[in-house]
Amino acid sequence: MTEQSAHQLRTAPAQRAEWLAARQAIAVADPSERDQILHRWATRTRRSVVSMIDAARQGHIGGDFSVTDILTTAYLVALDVDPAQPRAEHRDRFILSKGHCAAALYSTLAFAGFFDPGELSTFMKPLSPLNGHPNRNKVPGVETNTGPLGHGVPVAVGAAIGAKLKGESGRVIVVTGDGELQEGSNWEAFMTAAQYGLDNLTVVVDRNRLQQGARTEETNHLDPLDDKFAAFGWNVEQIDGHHYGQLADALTRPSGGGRPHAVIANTVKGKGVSFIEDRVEWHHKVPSAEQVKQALEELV
Ligand SMILES: Cc1ncc(C[n+]2csc(CCOP(=O)(O)OP(=O)(O)O)c2C)c(N)n1
Ligand SMILES: [Mg+2]
Repeated sequence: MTEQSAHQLRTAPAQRAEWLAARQAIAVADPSERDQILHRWATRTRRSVVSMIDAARQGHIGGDFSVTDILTTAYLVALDVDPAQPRAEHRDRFILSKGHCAAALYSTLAFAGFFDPGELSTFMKPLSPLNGHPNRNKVPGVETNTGPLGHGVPVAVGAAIGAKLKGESGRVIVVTGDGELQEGSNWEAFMTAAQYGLDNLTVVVDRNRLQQGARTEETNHLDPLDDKFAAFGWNVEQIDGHHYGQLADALTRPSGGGRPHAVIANTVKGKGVSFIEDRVEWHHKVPSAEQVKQALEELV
């Protein structure tokens, strides 16, 4: 390490304890109590994203908000991971292929105790490990570097094949954007996953129907997306990507019949803040001071 290098992020034990307690509470909660806990954690993540992007004056707020409920449910309900041992054997693996939404991922990881949430204020600052896109060598809990779209699913397919070859029980969950599916590498990976019978793999499509500068369907038709996955040999379901019950069910249920599992999560880009929801310009627009205030008032 030189003076100039980024510092190491380490497990935050108190934060991890809070996360473990929330997981245990959810495990015995009825659906309405579970939803309240998940809403509280998701709201904290969305508020954190606002503050991070406000401080950095850059980021991708719309996609951060559409994926927040997916991330929250994955880490509080579905994934078998331990923030104290981010590289443990037999762990489940989570990949955020839409790496431009790093702020939501970092907040989720920090609130689970993978590192100190105090670090979040350094997002995108010089020498911070919390770069604009996630780096597995800098951030505990990040399984692979993402940012260039179209790479997360192929890497997840490799991880799922690797787990099978080693006889590991761990599952692989990967979240891709919907605009991202225009990258051909995804479709090669979908074919390969079916060929190898990867029933340990779940692909979640964050189906917010917007990409960087336009609606997906105005750019390159994806519908009927469920038929496409089915034709590629996948089990496929459509859910409401902001409904915690549907997310919990889809992310925990094993995929049957020796097939990989596709979850098309219908979401709203910018979910949670009225003036950001479903607006193309909020892909990477940065809120003014007044807009930050209004966003935080709405995120309760
Ligand atoms: C290969 C590649 N091309 C272009 C970009 C620039 N880019 C970043 S995000 C984005 C739009 C992604 O849209 P989508 O996958 O729908 O993400 P979301 O709506 O969830 O933000 C683009 C084009 C990139 N990161 N990688
Ligand atoms: Mg999109």
